[in-house]
Amino acid sequence: MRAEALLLSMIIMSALSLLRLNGQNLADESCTVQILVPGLKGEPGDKGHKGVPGRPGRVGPPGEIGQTGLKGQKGIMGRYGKVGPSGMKGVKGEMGDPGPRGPDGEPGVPCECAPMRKRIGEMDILVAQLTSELKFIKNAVAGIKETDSKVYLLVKEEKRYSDAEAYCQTRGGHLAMPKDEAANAAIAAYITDAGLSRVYIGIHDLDREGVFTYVDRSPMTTFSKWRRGEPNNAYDDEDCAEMVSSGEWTDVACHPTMYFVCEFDKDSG
Ligand SMILES: [Ca+2]
Ligand SMILES: [Ca+2]
Repeated sequence: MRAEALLLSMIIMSALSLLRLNGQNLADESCTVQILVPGLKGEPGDKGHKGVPGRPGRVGPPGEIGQTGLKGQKGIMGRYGKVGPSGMKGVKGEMGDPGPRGPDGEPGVPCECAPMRKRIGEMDILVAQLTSELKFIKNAVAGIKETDSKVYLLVKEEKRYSDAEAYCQTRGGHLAMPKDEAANAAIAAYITDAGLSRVYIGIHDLDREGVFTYVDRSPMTTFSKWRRGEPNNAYDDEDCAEMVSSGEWTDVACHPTMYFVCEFDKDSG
């Protein structure tokens, strides 16, 4: 309070000095001094209006866990799940009983297979012929012997005399019919070169015992090459002839199978 009173007196002193310097405003200056002094305490004012709502308070601490509730009702069925992986194959069951006979079928169309079967049969024959021809050619390329007028072919297939002749005829020839020394030598060389000991040639006495002719029935006239003591018709069963590697002839039975030599005329094509 002393400091305030001192301050207040200093303010008054300053104001008085200002009044002395400016005496013309003396009356107004008196009112100014009165205002600066505190007045009496006034009457209490009227009650104010209700204030605006305050801001929300802070969040409180968590409450305690409540009691367990009652069990709810059963829910509806869920959706189907995904399809699972395939299982392993089971063991094969036993065969069932035969079923009842079915109804008769529609009448079939007339079979046209017969011509086809015939054609297939013909083709089978053709294949057999071609196979035989191929064998013949294989023999031919292995080497043939020839003279001025004949071609000789050694066939390395064991056949009876009659079958051998048929084989040669099928190809346009006969079993070899040596009618001179040159032809006989050519055939003999063939046998030797092949490492064989004997082959059928086209000589026989099938038509008349003891009278040998060539297989084409041509007579044996100026040339023959019988081995000493042959033909002897041994066992009364030797009506055909073979040539041995020396070129000599022997009468032999007709039914044994052996290799043979065919001859073909050069000018026959
Ligand atoms: Ca005989
Ligand atoms: Ca004999």
